[in-house]
Amino acid sequence: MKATASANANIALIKYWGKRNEELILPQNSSVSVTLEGLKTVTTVDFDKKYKKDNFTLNGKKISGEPFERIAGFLNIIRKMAGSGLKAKIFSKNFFPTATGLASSSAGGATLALASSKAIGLDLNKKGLSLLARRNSGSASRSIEAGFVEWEKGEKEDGTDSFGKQVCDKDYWPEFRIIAGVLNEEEKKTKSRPGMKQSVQTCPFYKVWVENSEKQAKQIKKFILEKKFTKLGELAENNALMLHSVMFNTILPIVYFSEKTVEMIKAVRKWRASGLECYFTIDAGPQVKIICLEKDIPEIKRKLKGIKAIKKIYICKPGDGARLINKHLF
Ligand code: 2P0
Repeated sequence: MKATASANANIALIKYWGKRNEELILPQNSSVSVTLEGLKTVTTVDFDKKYKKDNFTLNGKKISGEPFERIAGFLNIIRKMAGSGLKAKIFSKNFFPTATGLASSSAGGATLALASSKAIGLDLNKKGLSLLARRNSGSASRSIEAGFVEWEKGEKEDGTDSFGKQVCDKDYWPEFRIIAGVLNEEEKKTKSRPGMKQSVQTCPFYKVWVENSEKQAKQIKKFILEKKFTKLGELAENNALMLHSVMFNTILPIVYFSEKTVEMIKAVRKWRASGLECYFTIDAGPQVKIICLEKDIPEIKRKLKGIKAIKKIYICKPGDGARLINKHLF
């Protein structure tokens, strides 16, 4: 049977970086994100006996090697859950740049969990979908839900308490915005998965990162629910800088920053000092995302126009979670 799902990428305010269980994808610390309208992936999955083997096409390109093995491993989990031996054909399309630190794995993993579970005949609730999406990519567990989401690290060995829970829906804070500015559309060099593994193993203050982030995840949920924008922005910025300190202090160092990243950080701080309230966050790529409120968008847009390094911007408000759609990709 064929099913198609749409989901939005999420950007973490408190980041996930490091696993305590590689196979089950269980994180070292909880993370908190916003699912963003407009950073969309659509995936169609068809399980049928006419397919002799699994195949996966992303943005019109047939995928092989390690990325394909990851998908095939995920399909094996689904097949085991459903007691099925059917092979699958998958088409996936990102409506924003892939693997540039704009969190494409989060949207992709969420669509894959929803479309493939539906196509194989499983009917999972949000918790079940998030648990499943997590097995594809940790951050995908947060894209099942709309709005602001916490991926609780959980305590259980089997991971059944480690999934994305909604903090509040997308309409709770409709003025909230994240502007993703694309600085460089080249694919990043160090992938998150091996990178975070290296950090867990070699960063001398990795434990501090975990303890601090766990505390910050609790704090930021409160700031979201109370709509305390200044506190939220300061905390998110601090967490992002600490993440990159961990990356810099990994052996070998992981440096996602480019010169343009630093230029953007300085610009945001300067704007803020002049009274324009905005904050930055940075993931596993050179892009700088600006956290702001709707009222300041025109002024920030004007200022961004003066930065030549920015090729393109996406202005995103809190968006929908994963959902099934009728328009198949094949
Ligand atoms: C995050 N990142 O919380 C952090 C911030 C990157 C920096 O989640 O190995 O692609 O598939 O679980 O989810 C990127 O990691 O890694 C990520 P896997 P994933 O958004």
